[in-house]
Amino acid sequence: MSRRQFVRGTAVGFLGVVALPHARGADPALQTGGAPLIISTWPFGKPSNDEALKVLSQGSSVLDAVEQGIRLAESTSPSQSVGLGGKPNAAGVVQLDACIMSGLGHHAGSVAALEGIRHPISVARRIMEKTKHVMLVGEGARLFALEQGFEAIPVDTRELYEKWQREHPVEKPKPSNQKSGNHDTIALLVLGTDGNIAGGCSTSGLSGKLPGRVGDSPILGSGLYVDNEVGAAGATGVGENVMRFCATFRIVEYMRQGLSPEEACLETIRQIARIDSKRMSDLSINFIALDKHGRYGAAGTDRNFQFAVTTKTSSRVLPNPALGKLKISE
Ligand code: SD4
Repeated sequence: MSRRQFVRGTAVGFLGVVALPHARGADPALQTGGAPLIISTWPFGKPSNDEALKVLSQGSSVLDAVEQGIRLAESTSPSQSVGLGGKPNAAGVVQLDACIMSGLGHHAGSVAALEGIRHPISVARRIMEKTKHVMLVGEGARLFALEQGFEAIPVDTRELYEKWQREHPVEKPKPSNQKSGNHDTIALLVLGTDGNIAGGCSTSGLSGKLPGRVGDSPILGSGLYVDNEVGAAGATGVGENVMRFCATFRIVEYMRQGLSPEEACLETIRQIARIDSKRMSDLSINFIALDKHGRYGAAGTDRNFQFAVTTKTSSRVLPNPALGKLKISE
């Protein structure tokens, strides 16, 4: 058996796939964006995609595009669950999770339960580029960010925090038919014309979470995974139902085996639902993916899940393609 056959066989065995479904019903023409290509979760990802495209068109790297795109969402907190305008935990404190990953060299940085720092995505990048570590959490992450000069607000008094919130009003989210309605995360993936891929993820996590709870978003292979050889995937939804399954790692590995990005997202949802024996609609897991060929896709169990796709020539919000392809009940 050649090394290639062995590696392929091992990956298939690990993921428990017997037959590979090939992009059933997907329209490949619709799902090919070429490069540059930027995709992100939810309609509020579109301005971040546009920002990322602007950064790329100025000649900057895919990592710069990811960081700047996500910083926009962190500044404006359009969903009220990204950045300091996000959802507080059960103690009334906003604790932020974020990560960034570069397909080139497989480098990554991550922060979790970070308080009072305006741009967790940039702190994650600084950890990746300036330390020998991948992930910092809680007070250690905050001290690192302060020492590095990142914009911060005091977190020791509620009063000061509320004052900061008054001074940085965020737009109220539009009424949504999302069942739980208490979460939205930005995951943003970029394929550059140089063939490099990068991604990032940023969130305040589930509202009312226990203090110290960390979701999937800063966990590599869960909220985000990037591999230059294959592609990238990002997640939004109930982190506990993503991180128990290393969902974005699964999606990338499915793409490595030949599935289209959309089919890789669908197959991961089917697999999680099977293992967990839950109704699809109870999982609240939503994924986006792109591959190195410039193809993209998404799938989610939330009926109102949408994703934003931006190419050189268009920037659009697309509906959840899973609804007709998975049996999602009310
Ligand atoms: C979390 N996955 O903390 C995040 C929340 C989220 O849409 O994505 N909401 O579990």
